[in-house]
Amino acid sequence: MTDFPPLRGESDPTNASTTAEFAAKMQEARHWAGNPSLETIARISEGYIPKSTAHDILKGKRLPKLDQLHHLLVAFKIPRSEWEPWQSTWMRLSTSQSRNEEPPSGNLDETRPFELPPLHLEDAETPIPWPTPVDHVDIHRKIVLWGPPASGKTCFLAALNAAIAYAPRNWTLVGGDENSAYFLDEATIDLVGHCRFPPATMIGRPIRFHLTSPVHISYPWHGRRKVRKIPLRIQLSIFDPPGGSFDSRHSRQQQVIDLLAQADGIIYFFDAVREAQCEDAWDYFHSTLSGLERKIETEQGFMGGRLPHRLAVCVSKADTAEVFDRAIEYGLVARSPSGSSDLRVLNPDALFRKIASDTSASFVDFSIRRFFHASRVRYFATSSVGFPLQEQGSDRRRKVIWHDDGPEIVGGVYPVNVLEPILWMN
Ligand SMILES: Nc1nc2c(ncn2[C@@H]2O[C@H](COP(=O)(O)OP(=O)(O)O)[C@@H](O)[C@H]2O)c(=O)[nH]1
Ligand SMILES: [Mg+2]
Repeated sequence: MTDFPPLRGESDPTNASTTAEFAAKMQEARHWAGNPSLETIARISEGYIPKSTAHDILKGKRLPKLDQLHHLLVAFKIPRSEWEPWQSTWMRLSTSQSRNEEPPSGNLDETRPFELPPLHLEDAETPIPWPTPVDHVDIHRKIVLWGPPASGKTCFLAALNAAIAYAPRNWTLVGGDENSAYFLDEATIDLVGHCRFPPATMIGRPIRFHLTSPVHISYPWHGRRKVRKIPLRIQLSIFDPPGGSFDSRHSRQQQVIDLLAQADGIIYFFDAVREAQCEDAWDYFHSTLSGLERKIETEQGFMGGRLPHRLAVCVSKADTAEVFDRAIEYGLVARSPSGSSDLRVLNPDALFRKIASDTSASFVDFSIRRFFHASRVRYFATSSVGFPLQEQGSDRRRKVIWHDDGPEIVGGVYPVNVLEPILWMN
């Protein structure tokens, strides 16, 4: 005899307008799940919700964090298909709460040292406003690549040299130390020379690059602004940890969290191909994000209620059917204004949201909006190899074709949105 599913009552949280009302809805859900004790909740959540925290949350003294809410929903036997109203209500409550926490001035940049505006590639000639006259600029940036295994992180780095070659601004890229120069040379030979993806390598150390270009700056001078051409050098340390280390079961997760805490910028890789098969983007995101939040909160303090990092969200492998065809389907692909065959994705944040919407990455989307400043997050549709040419016959409309002996990159390597996220970090 099969059991009837438990009655769940009317525990719809949608109308909750305070933390206490939300807690009351959770209590109802708990009731319909057979009233699991605080010990049981702590055990099911694998320590994410200690007894005292569960007590405070269910009494309405505090709002759970997003991952704690998920553990509670599991403890209360609410199927994942019914999580949406809980998450959107949580989102609404937590956003209004953090808004109330923000300092009244609210102006991010006033509280920070002077920052370079993003170095847009397309307006290479526009002078960069600078507070004082200088004869050169040296910037140091630490960037961490974050994404599940095989989401395209290392290929992204391998494509940097090719991306530089097609950039309108005259950049040069050199390795900052012997290992990094070797990586750059080998990866470029593989990708551009042989049209093949570099082998999956474990790179324990950061890759150091120097990106250099002449730029125009404009600075105040006796009541006017003066323009001067100077060399700009961006010294990058880029950490490319193995994807597995973003998972809570990995012994090196704490090291990765420490790296993220020290970073100026994060490039997050959303791999729609993997997500369609494994649905695990959230697994490689949430516990690392919780660890990062804890560390920043206790050691540096949040900035206006959120993390201080710049976050570039790259929808990676944008040339694949899983991304490219969906972008076409949503009307988000256009030719460049020059009328050339160059294609671009018009609205990468909409593309990310649409592809993520019915997968575990929808939680990633929620968390990004909740924990990072909107003005510090930007979305990119990225391909390390470039978009396929639409004119090609249907069987050739793929940029990468898989054979028994591995993938073949068709028609040369023209990376899309590889340099852009890095420059936007500055
Ligand atoms: N079609 C396509 N495949 C890619 C791209 N980047 C990576 N891949 C594939 O994904 C595999 C794993 O990429 P890799 O960069 O090593 O992933 P990582 O583990 O995140 O560093 C590669 O061997 C390629 O087969 C891309 O831009 N387009
Ligand atoms: Mg890798």
